[in-house]
Order: sequence, then C-alpha cells, then structure tokens
Amino acid sequence: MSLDTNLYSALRAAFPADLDLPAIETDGGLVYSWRDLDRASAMLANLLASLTLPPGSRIAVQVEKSVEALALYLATLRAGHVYLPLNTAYQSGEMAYFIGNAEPAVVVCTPGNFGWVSKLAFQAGVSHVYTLGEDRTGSLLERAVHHSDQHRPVARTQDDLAAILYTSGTTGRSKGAMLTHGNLLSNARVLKDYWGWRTPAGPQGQGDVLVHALPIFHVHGLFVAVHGALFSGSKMLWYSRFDPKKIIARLPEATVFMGVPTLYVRMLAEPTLTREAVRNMRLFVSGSAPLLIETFKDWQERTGHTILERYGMSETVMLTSNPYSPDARYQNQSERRGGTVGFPLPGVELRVCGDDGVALPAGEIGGIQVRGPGVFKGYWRMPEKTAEEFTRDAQGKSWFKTGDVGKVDERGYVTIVGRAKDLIISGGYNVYPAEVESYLNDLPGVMESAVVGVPHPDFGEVGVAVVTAKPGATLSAEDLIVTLKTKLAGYKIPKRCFVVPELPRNAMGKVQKNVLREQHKGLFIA
Ligand code: MLC
Ligand code: AMP
Repeated sequence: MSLDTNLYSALRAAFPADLDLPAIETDGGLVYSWRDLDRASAMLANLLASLTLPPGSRIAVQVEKSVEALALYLATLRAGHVYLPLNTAYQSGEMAYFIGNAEPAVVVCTPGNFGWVSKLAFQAGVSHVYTLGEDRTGSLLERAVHHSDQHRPVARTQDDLAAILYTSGTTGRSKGAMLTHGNLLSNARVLKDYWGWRTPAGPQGQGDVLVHALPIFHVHGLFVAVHGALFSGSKMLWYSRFDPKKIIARLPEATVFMGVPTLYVRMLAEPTLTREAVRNMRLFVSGSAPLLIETFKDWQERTGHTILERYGMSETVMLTSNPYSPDARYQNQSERRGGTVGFPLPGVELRVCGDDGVALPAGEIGGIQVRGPGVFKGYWRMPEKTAEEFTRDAQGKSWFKTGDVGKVDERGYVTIVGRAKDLIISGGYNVYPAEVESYLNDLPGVMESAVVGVPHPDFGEVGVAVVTAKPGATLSAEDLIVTLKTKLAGYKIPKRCFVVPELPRNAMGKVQKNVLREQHKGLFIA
C-alpha cells in the first residue's frame, strides 16, 4: 500500500504555480490567495500537532461557514486527523449523541454556543474545546497565530480515515460513515476528468470559477464542490448563505455552479436569471435530492443550459453522473437526460437487485447496490450495522446496499424511482421520520406519532406529523411544534402537525404511512 496519499498533499499539488492568485472571494468582500489557504491550514495543523493527539483523532466542528472553517478541514487532513463536520442546526440532544459516539479529541464550536457545547464536550471527556466565529474571531485562531505557517502533511495511506459524516438511520440512531483519504481522492480525480474541470495550466489559460453556495458540513458542499475547485486550482466565489439575488448578480463571472434542487427553484423565481446572466457558465450541477423534470425544463428554457444531475451519498461520495460532454472514452454518452442521474462514474459498479438479492435485467426496478473506490470503510464503531448494509455474493464480491430504489435502462442511464429507506429529503437535508417520531413520542401527552414526507414547491419534500394523544390528554399541534424546535435541528421539524383520534392501520396493525401521505399530499401544492 502506497504511503503519502494524504489528500491534502494531492490538493496542494494542484494549486496554481502563482500562489498569490485569488483562491476564494467571499460575499463579505474578502479575498484569500492560494498562499493564504496554505499558510492558514499550516498554522492550524501545527496547532493540532502541538496537542500531541494520537493519529486519527476526531476533530468535531460545528461552526458557521467561513474560509477559516475550510482551512480547519484542510488542517485536519494535513495533521493526519479525522474531520467530523456537524450541521449548525443541531441542538444539544443531537450534539450530545455525536460527541458521545465519536469521542472527539477536539471540539470547535461557534463563540455563541461555547457555553452549552463546551459543557457537553467536557462532560464527555474532551480535553480541547475552541471557538471559531464566522468573522475570523474565536480562540482557535487566537491560538493558531502563534504557530508556524510551514507544515509538512503527515503521511497517510489511502485506507486511513479522513472524515466521518453522520447520517441518520431508519431506526433513528445516527451512524458515522467513515471515509478514507483514498475514497475522497479517487472521487475528486474522477470528477475532475468527467466534468472537465479547467485548470490554470490548461488550454483556456485559467481555471474555472465556482460559485460555492452550499453548506460545508456535507458531501456536496465539502467534498464535491470544494475538492473540485481546489483540485483544479479554480477560484471560488464563496457565499456564507444561499442568496439567489446576490448569486445571480455574480454569475457572469462564474463558470460552474453546484446546488441542491431547492437552489435552482429559488433562482428560477428571480427575474434577473437570464441567458445574459449565465453567458460565461459552462456547467450547472444538481444533486442530493431528486430534480423535478419541470425544474430541469424550466432551467433549460430560461438559461439555455441543461442541468447535469448526479447521484451520491455520504457513504459512497459520487456514484453516477449525467455526461458532461460527448467523449469517446465514455462510449459517447452525450445526452443529459432529465429525470435520470446518468451513468455510473468510471470505477463505479452499480447493479439493481430484487428482494432476493439477485441482479435484475435492464429496465426492471429494484434496490440499487454499488461497489467502487469511493465506497466507505464502514460505520464508526458499528460493525454489525456495517455488515448488514453490505452483501457478499457468490464471487465473494461485496456490494453496498444504498437503500435507494431504481432502474438502469438499455443505454445504461440510471433512474432513481424511490427509496427503500424511510427517509424524507427536504431541501437536500435528510430527515429520518423514525428520529422525529421518537422525539414526538417522548413529549408529554403524546401516545404515538407518524411522520411522512409530502411534496413541497420549495424544499421538494417536507415532513408532516400526525399525532394521537394519550387517554385524557389534550394536545395542541402548535405547542408540539414549538417544543420540538427546542430539541431538534430546524430542518427536521415537521412543517405541519395534526392531532387525530387514531392512526390508520393495516390488518397487521402496522401504521399505513401511504394512507397518511395520500391524505396530506396536497397540503403545499395544488
Ligand atoms: C432550512 N429550513 C428547512 C431547510 N432549511 N426546512 C426544511 N428543509 C430544509 N432544507 C427551515 C429552517 O429551520 C427555518 O425554519 C426555515 O426553514 C428557514 O430557514 P433558513 O435558514 O432561512 O433557510 P434557508 O437558509 O433558506 O435554507 C434553505 C436551504 C438550505 C435550501 C438553502 O436548507 C440548504 O443549504 N440546503 C442544502 C443542503 C445540502 O447541502 N445538502 C447536501 C447533502 S450531501 P423556521 O421554522 O425556524 O422558520 C448529500 C449527498 C449528495 O445529500 O448526493 O450530495
Ligand atoms: P446523504 O445521506 O445525505 O448523503 O444522502 C444520500 C441520499 O440522497 C441518497 O441515498 C439518495 O437517496 C439521495 N440523492 C442524492 N442525489 C440524488 C439525486 N440526484 N436524485 C435523487 N436522490 C438523490
């Protein structure tokens, strides 16, 4: 196994020769050069090194989006530790679980959350808690400035962990997907080629310009977008929050945009989105949730561009993509087809299986299973759960069961038609009904609850809760929502709640979620 496959070293090698070129321009008007990124991550890596932590220590980070937060990610890679990004929406109960489960050596939180996060962290035995504000404040940077801006990345093998991303499970308990340097690097390499990322040394004489408007605590914003830009020496226009008006105003300077479908829906609502505004763009990528065919067509009509839809997961990084260009190496798969997620990326094997685990022929619908260099190492400290999610077929090959349901057509296009896992994807965030139900069921007076996903014009899909009361209890739907908001991340909160005498059940006594979905499917759309 080759040593020195530290992902940072590979990214650093792709920086432009002129390190004083701008690497990131923020919506706050700051400009960071490639040298700034290298130096800032070196100082932070030296700070981590000064803590003399065992290699592979988890560095848990719940902070607002900032370039310094990105530098902390790069520093974690450099220092040979494991980055654990956490959604800023998580509340104390959720954070207590992640900190308890991951046992991080370092926790970095916002200055405003220091009180409760540090309490949780110290109770869990964490020795180092720092703060990082979105405006370059906080104890992390105060400490880092005392360290050298030179740092040699720690040698890592491709099997060493680079990051742990928590994803909820159907039982409601979050699982930490362990991603290695090899997983992330191989995916970055494939996408650089497949999506035709331009480099400063390439024929155009300059790299791409990526509009970065996604959060950096998930695969899409952190790995697909950031790695794509860094690995091609391309500049990023960096938005701390998604603001369609501001972003459209700067699209003329950009060449690549990545978003979840909600971002496209919101941009389409802006009259300033015109062909003129996107005149220099070469690629719009959508993923993390299904892109409605109407959005795909509306975008084509308004901008003249065809959105490239791709499919991936925290456990696998990117798996499939519609084609970027007609290219003989990819069997001339030239057309981007709306409603499909394209072809398995080079190196990815994908099959569709029936309930018996046997691979189905083209056109038939079944569970999607995958293999490939991006497939994760397993769930953090959950060997049984990991084993359950992998198959082992007659040839001894092991496939990861994605939990997505789909088909592959004769030409090889993959279409996702649904999910075997009980999951709602709302504005690109995953919401597991089982988790929300377990919190609802714990509230006083609640007998039981069912959370279902229904169509929503902005978020694609949102949760709706249906609740029954214990005998003698009176429940207010509004109060339940207000209480739930103190316990769970905002995006997981059902957008509507109904208190009913009883839940519909089948002959076996199982709650019929399909009946509830049907009842409420018109709540937000005509
Ligand atoms: C915010 N809210 C949401 C929500 N986001 N509700 C449902 N679904 C969402 N996604 C709620 C808030 O709690 C708040 O509730 C209200 O909506 C307004 O909050 P906001 O902060 O103003 O929302 P906004 O900033 O507009 O955020 C919307 C968004 C954001 C679409 C920009 O959700 C977003 O950035 N989504 C991208 C997620 C992402 O990156 N996914 C990639 C996962 S990786 P209240 O009640 O307080 O008003 C992955 C793998 C792959 O899936 O293939 O890529
Ligand atoms: P996450 O666990 O947050 O990484 O979410 C991964 C899940 O998002 C996948 O298992 C799919 O269900 C879904 N997903 C990602 N990309 C797409 C897409 N293009 N179309 C439909 N679903 C998608």
